[in-house]
Amino acid sequence: KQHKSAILWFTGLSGSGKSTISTALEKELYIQGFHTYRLDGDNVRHGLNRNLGFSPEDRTENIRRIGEVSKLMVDAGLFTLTAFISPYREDRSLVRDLVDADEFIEIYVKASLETCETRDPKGLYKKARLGEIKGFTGIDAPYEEPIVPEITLDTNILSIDESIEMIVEFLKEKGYL
Ligand code: GGZ
Repeated sequence: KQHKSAILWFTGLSGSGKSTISTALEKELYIQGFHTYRLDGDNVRHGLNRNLGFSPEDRTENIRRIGEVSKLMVDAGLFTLTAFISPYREDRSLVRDLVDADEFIEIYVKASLETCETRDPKGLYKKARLGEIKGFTGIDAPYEEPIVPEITLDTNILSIDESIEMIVEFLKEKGYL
């Protein structure tokens, strides 16, 4: 299938739904015949970026490398889905500038800290509150909200299917699909 390629850059707090939504969206795009690749902590932080931690400098380098890899994947014609907190506005902006204007779609997966903390699928917020993890995003490390993301998904309200529907609608409207 002939299609534009682009980076679908998911950003948001831990537990906001980035992985869940990007995984489900990838399935949907695959069914529709598109070529995709998904980058997330599981396949990046354990390999390419295994020498990086969670200091501000390491997060910046994490995002920079992921941006460069995503650019290569877009060159290869793939819809590239990335699911990283990417807490710094400037880091995301640098990735945006690596590709053509229509090749970077920022998707803000927005859930309140309270919601994320209630979900706490890995018990990390609890550990952060107890001081067992230092510099945890949303607790004692910053998250800078996108100012004008292409898409905002309020996962306090939207179901996974509704979120996917919103992204697919955007992609159709803008002529990607
Ligand atoms: C935030 C952390 C931290 C700290 C470990 N702060 O819920 P998770 O587990 O699966 O998602 C989080 C993931 C964040 O990695 P990213 O590469 O997305 O972060 S960034 O974009 O900021 O570079 C969480 C886990 O790693 N984790 N320590 N201190 N999240």
